[in-house]
Order: sequence, then C-alpha cells, then structure tokens
Amino acid sequence: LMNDSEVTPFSVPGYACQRRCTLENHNAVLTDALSLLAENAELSDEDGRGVAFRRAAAVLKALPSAVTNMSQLTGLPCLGGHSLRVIKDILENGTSSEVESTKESERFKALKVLTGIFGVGSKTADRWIREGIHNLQQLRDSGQTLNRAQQAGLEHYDDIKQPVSLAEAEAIRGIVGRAVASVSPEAQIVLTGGFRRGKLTGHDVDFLITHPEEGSEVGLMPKLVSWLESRVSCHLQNVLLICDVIFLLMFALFCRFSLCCFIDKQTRRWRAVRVDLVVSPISQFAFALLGWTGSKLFERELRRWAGHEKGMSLSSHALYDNKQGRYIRASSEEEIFAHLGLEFIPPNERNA
Ligand code: DGT
Ligand code: MG
Repeated sequence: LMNDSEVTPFSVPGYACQRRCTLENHNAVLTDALSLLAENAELSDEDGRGVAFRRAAAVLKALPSAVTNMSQLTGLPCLGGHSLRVIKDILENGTSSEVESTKESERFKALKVLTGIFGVGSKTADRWIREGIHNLQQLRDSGQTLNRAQQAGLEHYDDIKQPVSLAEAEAIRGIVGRAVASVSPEAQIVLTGGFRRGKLTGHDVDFLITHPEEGSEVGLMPKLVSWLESRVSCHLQNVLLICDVIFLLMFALFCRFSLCCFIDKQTRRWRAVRVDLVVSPISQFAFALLGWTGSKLFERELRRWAGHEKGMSLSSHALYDNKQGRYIRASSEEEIFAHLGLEFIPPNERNA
C-alpha cells in the first residue's frame, strides 16, 4: 500500500480570513493565471466571475507547496469547474490557452491601458473602446473631455504605472508625517495597504491618520491640504528643491485624497506617486486600520464571514450586530477578530 505524498490532498478552511497567507507563494504560475482571468472579468463588469477566480487563486496561494497533481486539489474550497480547467491545462501543458488568448486580446489590452489611467474605471474605458479608442495616443487625439483626475492621470501615466518602492513609501511617510505633525502635533499616521502586509512594492502608498482625542480629527484634512498648498506656493516662488512634495489632486470626498508628486532626491526629478490618505476618528480607528490594510480579497472575505457566519455587518467604520441591533466597539484589530470569532491574523499573513 502506497502513501504517496503527491496524492495527499491539501486542506484549507473555506474563508480567506481563516487562513494565514504570507507573501511566499508556491503556486505563482497558477495564481497569476487565475488573477489575470479575474482581472479580465472585473474589467468586463463581471464581478461575480472575478471574485470566483480571486477566491480560487487565494486558496492556491495558501497551500504549503506547489500543486503537481489535480488529485491534490480534491475537497479544496472555492475551486469551481472553470478554475479547475485552467489549473489542469497549466499542469498538463504548461500554459492555459484561455489565459494566453485573453492576454493577447485587443480588448483586454485596451482595457488595461485605459483603466491604468488614474481616474478611469472600466465603464469609461468600455465606452472609449466602443468609440474606437484603444491606446493613450488615440485618447489624446480623440478630443474626449477628461475630468481633472483623468487629465493628471494621463499626464503622469508612466510615473504612476511604475511601482512604488518601500524606500519611496518611507520617504513619503516622512513628508506626510511632517505635514500632519505641523497641522496637528498629537495626530498619528500609519502606513497601511500592501506595505503594512510586508510588500516591498505597491501601486500606491496608503496612510491612515487619526487623533487620540475623539473629535480633534475633524478639520484635519482641510488643514493638511492648506499646509501642502503653502508648499505649492513655495514651489512657485522658485525654491523647488527645499520643498519635496506637492499634492496635485485632492479628493475632498469626505476624508480622503490621492495622487501626489514629489522630488526624487537621487534623480532630482519630479515623480508622481499615488498616495491615499484617510482620516479616521479614534473610535473607528481599529476598523479603519483593519479595512485599509487589505488584501482586497481578505477584506471581502472578512465581510462575507461577518455577514454569513455571524449575522454582523463589518465596514471600515464599524461592526454591527444585526440580531442584537447594536454596534460593537473595538479598540484594536485583535478585538475585532475576537468579536468575529476568528483567530487573529497579523498583517503579513493577510496576503490572500
Ligand atoms: P498595492 O497598493 O498594489 O500594494 O495594493 P494594496 O493591497 O495596498 O491595495 P490598495 O492600495 O488598492 O488598497 C489598500 C486597501 O484599502 C485594500 O485592501 C482595500 C482598501 N480600500 C481600497 N479602496 C477602498 C475604498 O474605496 N474604500 C474602502 N473602504 N477601502 C478601500
Ligand atoms: Mg496600496
């Protein structure tokens, strides 16, 4: 009787928020393929299909070793027929014909380029494609009306496409930290998003700002904006090199803004980087920290777990118990996991 380890099926819990998933991925070829199909579905407004592929990829990311045989997948959650076909194709042929043809399709390429412009979503990109616009030059030549965000996005396209390094994120943290300290000395700023999960690069830099005294965070964002605008006027006065940041765009949609520009000290040239700033009252800080740390799928799964398994509603602001009809307070991420009946998962293991 053989007990071949190759055919011992893997076993993982059903929700990504029940699993520890570091950045170490033993199945990158498979998860890249499924992620590409997820991206294509999301760009085509098929969110259900997108989530299905994301969940399947997350299950494979959580496995302790590489999949070599389809029989190892028996009984794993979230692997639907479509995902299994793609995995089988890759295990048998080295590539998936569906993934390859998607990657090469004109529509996918155009959607990627156009939605790569800051401020352009899949609906806008789709409309442009139907009008015959497939690339940046065609967009520039088309005379389409662009809003302010999109204009800046188009202007800084190459910079924004380039990943942000941890060193850049830390430099920006220093700049924004100084700005925050000068408008509100007690306020605190935390790096969230992928960098908090241990990633070494990101598509943006995410910060969460709070104040130890409830209510004192009110008005913090406008003050921060004024401070940064005074730096812009310093730029206009031709002392460019001592002011290392200007914010190009501020989305005053509540307490959030993004897209900034700063000087790269080495090259002495401006570089645009996406920065997401969020301000949270201290009473909501733990929820905001959990909600803005990601990964996106981990967040989605936390909310699904809360809703389906616990009868609760989780957001980046609060946790609500639907049966008891009341909000549940928490002052740390650990407390939120405990309220949800989940084992605490530290940020570097939330890379679902
Ligand atoms: P990156 O930047 O490529 O390394 O990837 P992440 O993981 O930093 O993802 P990002 O920057 O898009 O978002 C960070 C987290 O913030 C993500 O897990 C979900 C959350 N998030 C993003 N956008 C929104 C939003 O509009 N509302 C809320 N509540 N959360 C958001
Ligand atoms: Mg990010």
